[in-house]
Amino acid sequence: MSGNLSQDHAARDGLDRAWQGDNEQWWDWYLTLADNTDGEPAPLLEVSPPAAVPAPAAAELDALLAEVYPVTEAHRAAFARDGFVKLPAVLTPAALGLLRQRLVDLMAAGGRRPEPGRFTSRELMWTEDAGIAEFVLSRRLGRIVADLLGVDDVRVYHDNVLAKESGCGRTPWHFDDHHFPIDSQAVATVWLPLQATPQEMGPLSFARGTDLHRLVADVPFSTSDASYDRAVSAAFREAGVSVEDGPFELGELSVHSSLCFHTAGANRTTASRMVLATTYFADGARVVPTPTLVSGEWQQFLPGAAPGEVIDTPLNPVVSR
Ligand SMILES: O=C(O)CCC(=O)C(=O)O
Repeated sequence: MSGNLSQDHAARDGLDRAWQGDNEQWWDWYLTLADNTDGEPAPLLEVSPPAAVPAPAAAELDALLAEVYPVTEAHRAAFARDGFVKLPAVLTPAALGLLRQRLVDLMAAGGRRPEPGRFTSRELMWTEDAGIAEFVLSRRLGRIVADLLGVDDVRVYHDNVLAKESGCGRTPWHFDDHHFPIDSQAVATVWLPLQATPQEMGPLSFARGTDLHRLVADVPFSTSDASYDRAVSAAFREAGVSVEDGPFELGELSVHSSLCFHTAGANRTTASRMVLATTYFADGARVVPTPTLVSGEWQQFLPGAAPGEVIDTPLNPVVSR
């Protein structure tokens, strides 16, 4: 399958215009589209932030990030069937501790302080911090995605720190094909939690299947309320769609295709849910003819790439070799 499905939806649903704000404002807006009316919120579970661990030696980290993770036939089959897969023990606690600290420092340097109830994010951190670039551009992560997509090579679209602070509500149901201005369905996101993530903290949850967008194709997308999220939830419940919403162990990550419907619960713990989410796409893909409102500040991620062109900018290097 090739192409990007968002174009028809965009014209129909009024998304056919550029996003005017920055990406932080984009997330603030986007989370207002989630339904949080399902009963009284649970009391916050006391969770301590992860304990500091000694940083790995540079040579040890280099070796880990260069080493190919053993993606198996079963992983590939699950990804093709379900649209996502969860992989255990991809990174060590020491490597994750170092990455988390670098992200916290970079966010603080950029003036972003954790505020209870908010969703704090920042992109393109790899361009500012060589230590973060080591992870985002690593063969370990890039090769996992290339092997799951069944392509020779992938390029990076962007990194994203997603800090769902204590008390922040749900992330609405969506699939990313709507979001990325990339004219290909060989696109996937690595969602890498930077702490063990129990269910109460809002781990990413996935609906099994890659064609569920057909089931909800007629649900109108609302840019101003939670009606889309509610209707998708109801449609999945009615159709008996199977949902994976389990916790993540430390070191575990998920990879989801741009066709996979996903959501995340509220963070009902006292700790921040920090994640590095990085999107990769098959080498050779083009920019869609007309990027939309849900693509956010896409020109920042594909600088100088015009609609219809093959993507090959300095911010989109091949990372899988
Ligand atoms: O972390 C979240 O709550 C949402 C992340 C997401 O939708 C994604 O990485 O595609």
